Amino acid sequence: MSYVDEVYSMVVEKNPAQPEFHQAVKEVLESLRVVIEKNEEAYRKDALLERIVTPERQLLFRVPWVDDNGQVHVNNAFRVQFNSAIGPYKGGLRLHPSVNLGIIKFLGFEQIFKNSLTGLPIGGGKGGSDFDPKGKSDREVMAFCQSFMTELNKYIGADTDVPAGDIGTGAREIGYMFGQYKRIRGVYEGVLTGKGLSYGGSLARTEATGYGLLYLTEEMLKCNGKDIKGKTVVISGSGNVAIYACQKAQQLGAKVVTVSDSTGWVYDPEGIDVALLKEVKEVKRARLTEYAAARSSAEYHEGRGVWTIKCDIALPCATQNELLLDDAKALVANGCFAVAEGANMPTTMDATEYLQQNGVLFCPGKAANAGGVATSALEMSQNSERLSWTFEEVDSKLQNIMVNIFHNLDDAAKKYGMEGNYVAGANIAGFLKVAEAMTAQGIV
Ligand code: NDP
Ligand code: 2IT
Repeated sequence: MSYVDEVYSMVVEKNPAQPEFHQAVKEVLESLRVVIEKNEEAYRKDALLERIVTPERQLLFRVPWVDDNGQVHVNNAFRVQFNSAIGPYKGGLRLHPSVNLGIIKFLGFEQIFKNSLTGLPIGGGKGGSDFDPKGKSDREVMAFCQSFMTELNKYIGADTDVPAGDIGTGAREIGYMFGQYKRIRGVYEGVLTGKGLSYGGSLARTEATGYGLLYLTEEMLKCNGKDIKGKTVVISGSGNVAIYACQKAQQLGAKVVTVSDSTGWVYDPEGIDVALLKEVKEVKRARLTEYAAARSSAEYHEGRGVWTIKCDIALPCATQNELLLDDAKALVANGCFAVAEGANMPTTMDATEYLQQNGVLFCPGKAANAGGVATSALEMSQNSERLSWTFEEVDSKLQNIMVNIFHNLDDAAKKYGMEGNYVAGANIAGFLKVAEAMTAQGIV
């Protein structure tokens, strides 16, 4: 059996009931086959792949908290410190009822390669809890966040592990967590990113993932003789990534006609009204039914369906495995020519292959959504030098980073004989830097 196949079998055997983790590992290892096979004995002797698929440390803990009626609840919480070869562990905290160890491991594994692609000194990690902030009062969310940080603070720090936001974790949650960290540890440091602007946050971090997605998409189109201006875009999700992807797409002259949430979706042929979307989702924390109710051009549909709408470009920005084979078929049949992932692993492997085989330009999340974590790293730099940069400075660095990421993965794909396969390019380019650092640092 080849080394790649051996390691994949070992991952499945040693990590039962973690299908998302298996999926993420399979996608990366398949891309790396060509690299590993060139140097198989050396990699095997160093157990390089076994080490890269095994987290350096996994923390599992309970989070007890009291609701507004005095009832005690207990949630499961996780922090997976996956790989610190190129920098302190860095990655978000997901708060969603679906969270389990396998999901956090898939996200942490992806983060290793994503963070490497940014070109910045950050290792890979991820965390979260099955706590659901939806429908909770601010006090309940604070009670959870304080209890969560009371345990997590022991394992993180500005030079060791720097968490941030993800699904369900936004500015409010980061604020409560930062306050509790400072209170317990007595240290004012950049231990979290995505902070508010009044206490060490970076301008443009809120916008960064969505904006970065569009900067990369624009470059990918440009390098393939296409232009984003005047194109029709479908977006899934209506959270942090989706909102700012929508805003930047419109600024670049495209028309965004859909958004979705966990219960339904909106088709707005006149183009999504971003100010209204922000009001509904960021201020009221309400459902998309409220968007549709306030806008006569919008249709609301229950369930899922954004991929059935005719478009040129599709940007999945909600969650993992939300774009399936049938969705890919519908997109191709309707003439879609580019897909870039704002979410982490939103496209299943068979859907990805179908899109690639049908000539759709496909950029994977670990490259396309890297603008968020890259700007988090810029926030860490600003915290270290105790200065803050202007919006324009951060935004322009973000643009450069996204353009560089695209060329890095495009070059890697060409070098290994897979021109246009941006999945392979991203995995290979991300891996090579981490592998070199791990090899240089010996068997640790
Ligand atoms: P938010 O919590 O702000 O928004 C998530 C959106 O996706 C919401 O519209 C939510 O619906 C929808 N959603 C979540 N879970 C599901 C589900 N199981 N089924 C259907 N819809 C769902 O999160 P973000 O925008 O921050 O994150 C979106 C994606 O982007 C995630 O994959 C995340 O890992 C990834 N990402 C985020 C980055 C960041 O900086 N925030 C950086 C890089 C990647 P509802 O409103 O009903 O909850
Ligand atoms: O998936 C991701 O890259 C994030 N949720 C952002 C992580 C970060 O540290 O900013």
